Amino acid sequence: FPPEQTLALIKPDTVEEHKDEILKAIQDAGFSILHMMAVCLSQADIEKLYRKLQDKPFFNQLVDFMCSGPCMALILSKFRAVHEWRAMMGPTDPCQARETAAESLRVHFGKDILHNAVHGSSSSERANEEIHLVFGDVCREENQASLLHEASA
Ligand code: YYY
Ligand code: MG
Repeated sequence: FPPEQTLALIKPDTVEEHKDEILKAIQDAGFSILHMMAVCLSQADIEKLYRKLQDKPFFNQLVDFMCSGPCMALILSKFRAVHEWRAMMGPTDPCQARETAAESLRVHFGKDILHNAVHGSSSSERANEEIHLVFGDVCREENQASLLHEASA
């Protein structure tokens, strides 16, 4: 089965306290972490990440929150990674989700619908776009480094 990639973000208010627990859960669930970095996303990047929501009343709050400090960004790889990571995150609203029995990262670590601990891409196409948005420069630098390495070998 070919692995798929998805973008995961641990949101700014959750990184400091719960990063290690969430990373352990990701590894225990059988994801490979291809890349991981702490990153302060720019307002422009956040607006692109959530461009479909730009007309929503909570959009400005969402952008401010996501820019309020560094996120931990990860490229996860697994068979059906997009679906598997969304299943692990749980529903968007942790408060509503707490009324059902299902355990999830958002139920466990989320505070409310805005401060819901983690992000995951919604489709494989979006995953590729979001990975490029967040890791584009890093991956370009890596490709350059490997080209330089090949050239000098
Ligand atoms: O993909 P997911 O994060 O589960 O939900 P989206 O509908 O894409 O919304 C993105 C983001 O926006 C959500 O994680 C929190 C915030 N949000 C909000 O603050 N209030 C809402 N009613 C809906 C979403
Ligand atoms: Mg979404």
